[in-house]
Amino acid sequence: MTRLVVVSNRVAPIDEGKQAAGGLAVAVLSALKKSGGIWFGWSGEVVATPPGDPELTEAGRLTYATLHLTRRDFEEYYNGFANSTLWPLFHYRLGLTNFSRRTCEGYERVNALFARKLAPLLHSEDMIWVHDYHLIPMAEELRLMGHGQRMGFFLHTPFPSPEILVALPNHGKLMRGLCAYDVVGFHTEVDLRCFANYIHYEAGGRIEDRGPGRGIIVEAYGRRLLARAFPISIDTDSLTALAQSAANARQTERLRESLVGRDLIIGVDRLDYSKGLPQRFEAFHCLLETYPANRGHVSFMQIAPPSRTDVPEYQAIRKELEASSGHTNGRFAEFDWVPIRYLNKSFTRRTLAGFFRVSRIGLVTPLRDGMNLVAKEYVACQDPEDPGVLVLSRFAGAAQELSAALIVNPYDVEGVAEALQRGLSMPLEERRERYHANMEVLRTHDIAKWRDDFVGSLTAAPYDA
Ligand code: GDG
Repeated sequence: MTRLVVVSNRVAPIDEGKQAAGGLAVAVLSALKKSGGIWFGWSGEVVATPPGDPELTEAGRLTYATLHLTRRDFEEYYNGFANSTLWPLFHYRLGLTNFSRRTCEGYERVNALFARKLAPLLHSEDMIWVHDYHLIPMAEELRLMGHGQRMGFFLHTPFPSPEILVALPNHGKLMRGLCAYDVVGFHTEVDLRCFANYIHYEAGGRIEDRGPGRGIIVEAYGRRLLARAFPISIDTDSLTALAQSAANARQTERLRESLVGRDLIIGVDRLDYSKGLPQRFEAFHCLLETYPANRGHVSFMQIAPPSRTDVPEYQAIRKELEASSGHTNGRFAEFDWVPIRYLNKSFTRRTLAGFFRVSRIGLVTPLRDGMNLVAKEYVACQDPEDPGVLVLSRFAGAAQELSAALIVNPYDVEGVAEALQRGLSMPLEERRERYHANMEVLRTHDIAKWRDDFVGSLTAAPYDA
């Protein structure tokens, strides 16, 4: 049977009981379990000397292969080109995009290193599935070494419009690398269109449309490949069951008691400038300012575990949010009510599921997001009898599927405040209708479908004429 080899910057915790694993980890694990295979990536450790062979850990039919990074590789590849160049650029934040030849070379060096270390583990019949912006050049590196296996790539971030992408000095080389795969997957049709535009207008390639939802065949840089939207999702049924079982868990009860009957608005995001947190805090401030009846009656809880803490832009946003929440709490707090509960830490999935269920509004307002799984998770965790309302940014990939949410423009702070007010006063009947419409999408488009669609498309490769 064909083995699946998954490559991602980080591998998920080997101990499956560790609940921090998000949607990607769940999906990849279930795909790997189905076919058996290898999960290859960075161990998360930074070491002084260049790494030797990958460390192998067997877990049933699955092998984890992990590699340490040197301090220099970590700085140039991870903090540098991946997180200070590609991440902001792919999220349309040219002002935050730093480019240097040094980090770019570091990125290429680590991709070549990953390919060299992975190569001895590969069999000729394997299918290789590479994830995310950190590792775009992997396939090209492997092909240069003579590997002819089927290779697929999935991008977890948005794919920017060509006008943004061409600001990257090495955009041509990067896109040539992307076309070394047999299948390239994006979250949405919008991302796919941006990619197609790049191929057509910048690369001078050819595009063949396969019809609605079936992707396009791309001919560029001397290669032929399938590019398609595969909207990632969640394990809907198991999350719904988890939320049900967490409904009366101790932490959920404690949260409910602390609210003493008040409504809760919840946000859960990695602390990242793409998530629109300053504008979100402002929108909540605006809600209290514009609709004073909410004062003393509604709280906003933002859970934001720190992320990429070595990158200066992430340190800056943390400071900004501390000041902003302090400002709102200083302005409105009463001795028995604090408007914003701002938590810079993470919780278990089960605790989060219980918190989502208790919250009247799920506030998900990224300025750009590939998909945004939190939006889907919030819906799946609701009580069908008394569901909350999802307020969702139009710039999250999820907005293309969850159209029964209250869709907002996060830059329009007053508009978001208005949507919050509408959500808080929405009649039960309407809340149920919207919930059922969104749940229908999540039941038919869950994580298993994402995995099967992608692996199925890769199995059908190559896409020769
Ligand atoms: C990237 C793309 C795309 C968050 N806080 C805690 C916690 N989480 C979990 C959430 C969710 C996951 O982390 C975050 O996923 P998102 O999709 O919301 O956002 P990114 O991390 O930016 O993910 C994104 C995704 O990749 C998948 O392709 O959707 O667009 O940016 O599952 O619940 N989990 C736990 N504790 C926390 O405190 N356990």
